[in-house]
Amino acid sequence: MKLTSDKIQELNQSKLSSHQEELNFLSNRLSKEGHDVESLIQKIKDFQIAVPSWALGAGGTRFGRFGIGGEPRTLEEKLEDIGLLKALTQKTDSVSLHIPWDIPSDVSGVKELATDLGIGFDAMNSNTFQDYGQAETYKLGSLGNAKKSIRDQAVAHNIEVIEIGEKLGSKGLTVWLADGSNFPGQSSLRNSLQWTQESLQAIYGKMPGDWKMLLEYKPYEPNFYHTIIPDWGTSSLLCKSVGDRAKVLVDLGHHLPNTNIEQIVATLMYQDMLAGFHFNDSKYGDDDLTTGSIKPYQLFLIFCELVSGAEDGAQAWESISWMIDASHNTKDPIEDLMQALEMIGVCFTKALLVDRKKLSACQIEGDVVGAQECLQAAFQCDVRPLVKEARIQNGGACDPISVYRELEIRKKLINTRGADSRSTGL
Ligand code: PSV
Ligand code: MN
Ligand code: MN
Repeated sequence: MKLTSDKIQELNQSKLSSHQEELNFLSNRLSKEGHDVESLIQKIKDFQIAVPSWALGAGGTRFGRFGIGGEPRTLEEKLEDIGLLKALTQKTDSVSLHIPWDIPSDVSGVKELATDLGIGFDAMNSNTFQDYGQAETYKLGSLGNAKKSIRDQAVAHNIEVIEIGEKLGSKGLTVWLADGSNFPGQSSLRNSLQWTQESLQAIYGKMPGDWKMLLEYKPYEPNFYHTIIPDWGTSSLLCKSVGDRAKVLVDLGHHLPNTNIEQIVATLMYQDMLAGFHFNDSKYGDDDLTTGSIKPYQLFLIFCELVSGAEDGAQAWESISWMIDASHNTKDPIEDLMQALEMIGVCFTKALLVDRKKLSACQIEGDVVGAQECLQAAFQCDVRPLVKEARIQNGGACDPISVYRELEIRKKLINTRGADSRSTGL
């Protein structure tokens, strides 16, 4: 199903006057504080986040999976769902595909549909953590496997993913490796790192000159003794040995509890080594919960580093890729993604409000309380009217979730796709 912009405008009508009141109140306050409200709104409008093709169906845990009904059955239906998200939120304009889950059977048809929906193709994801009929098993690893024939097979798969991405107009390859070991002695810690490096070099050599490689790290799971790329340092080391266009991808869920992720972001930007983000939230590990649902202050602090790193010229904002990487076990994925996109917009906007001059004066003077107050002043400000205004100006809905519910979109998807339709993904 497709949502027309006329329908959205029609549903917005009854909500516009109270929105305008709230916006005026906030804009007056921010203007008095010296902010350029127009330019803030423009920045929010421009900030777009990719959605992964695997986030549109119900995820599961190893204890089970509960379908939500109306899940997209094909790549085309996944694009349609992202089209709905785009129409409602105007906060996403691209999809990140996962091969082999999303091998397009009709490349030009898929491209045409995406163009029609205003959706581009973000980084491509390879998959060497599952077996899907290839000659040799990835049970004991892929790019870092002790067996050369398996490493070669995994390299060839990544090259095939690049080729598919080129046809679609993607400009990046995201590599996440499950490689590691479950027990001491199972694999050579040093050799497996070297093999991984050699495999990545071989893949990088086949990447078009205008592509980037986004290398993800993760401390544990599915391997529980050692993971070959467990942290940002190892990812960065591998990227540097591979080439300039290989950079580190930060997935918020890929850290041990209480890790200072904003510091990792600052360090990576300091070296122009931040490839991008996978947004989600977590209480314990790679929980893949809705972005901003557990630690919104952390998300704000991360955005403070991103905004200041870009403003200070450490790394260009445009060089960073943005994506959601979450899983939905109990919520309707489309509603969950709308909540995530809203929280990302909100925390980004709050970070734009930080009085950075005052903050750095406090830092120089050693005014710890003053510095904290600077951050709190921005974090505590309710910026939702600005985020809403940016969405409305872009043609989106005043309140995306209410429109989604009012139009009974999930019910309609269930009617066309079935109550037990199953989406490919994790
Ligand atoms: C597994 O942890 C993971 O969430 C990685 O973050 C990848 O980006 C994603 O799955 C899909 O491969
Ligand atoms: Mn990820
Ligand atoms: Mn993950």
